[in-house]
Amino acid sequence: MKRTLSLTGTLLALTLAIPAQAQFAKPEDAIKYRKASYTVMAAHFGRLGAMASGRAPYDAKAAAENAELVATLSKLPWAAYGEGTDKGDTRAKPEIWKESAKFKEASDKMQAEVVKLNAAAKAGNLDALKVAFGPAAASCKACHDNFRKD
Ligand code: ASC
Repeated sequence: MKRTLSLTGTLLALTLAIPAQAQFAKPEDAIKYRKASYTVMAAHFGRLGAMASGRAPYDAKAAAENAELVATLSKLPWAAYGEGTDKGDTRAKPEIWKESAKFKEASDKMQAEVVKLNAAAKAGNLDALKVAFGPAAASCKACHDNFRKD
């Protein structure tokens, strides 16, 4: 029993130590994963946008929940841009790999804006949400403009 537990622990430690890229069996799995993460993120970001723009009634609890999800989801896509994921069913531009420092900067910026958006949503007032939503949306758009094919 003890031995089994320690083996499980060792395997878990090994799994966590493997580079994120190696967690995808095939490049197309990574492409699917990152697209799925953007899709789910967009759904929750969109609900915040609806409230920020007045298209949906403001609901502080829903805003906090959606912003928390966006903040968590914003961490996911980046590990899925590994080798071989530049080709296939993707609109990712070659610049992602050719100008990787710039892409990293843009992805860091988006994550930072989303952290601020989450804090604003947790503050529980619509004005704070409105203030933080614009820069967060702009950070999404900046990446689309530079790194995504139309
Ligand atoms: C959204 C969404 C995006 C961003 C972007 C902002 O709601 O799905 O990708 O906002 O369009 O310009």
